Amino acid sequence: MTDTIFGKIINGEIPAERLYEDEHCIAINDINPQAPVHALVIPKTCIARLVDAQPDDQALLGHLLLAAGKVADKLGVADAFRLIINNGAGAGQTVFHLHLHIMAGKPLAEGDM
Ligand code: IU
Repeated sequence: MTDTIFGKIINGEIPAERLYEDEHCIAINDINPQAPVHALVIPKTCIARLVDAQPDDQALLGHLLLAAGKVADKLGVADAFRLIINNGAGAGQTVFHLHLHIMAGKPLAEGDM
């Protein structure tokens, strides 16, 4: 685990409602939603940025996509949602523990969000 805010949420040091949890990841609502539905899928293992993922992380990365689909379904947005990964500060990454943003609940056009 790491000392990012997400590491603290995963280890229970900081409370957060878990929308979903399995052996490898959790999902929580984003504290500062940018869309009516804005959840985060966070692996329990810390990879700082997507580009820091290694070949050994391949199964985990696939697992996160499958989990995101399950979370979207659970949130009732399986027919229209967007996944975003911000990689690096220049792309807006602020928490250096890989996470997928699930965004939905308003019409999504290319270039939105
Ligand atoms: P980013 O891709 O690193 O920019 O996303 C980090 C997200 O984590 C961002 O949308 C924040 O609103 C969100 N977040 C959160 O949900 N809870 C927190 O305690 C903190 C950030 I700090």
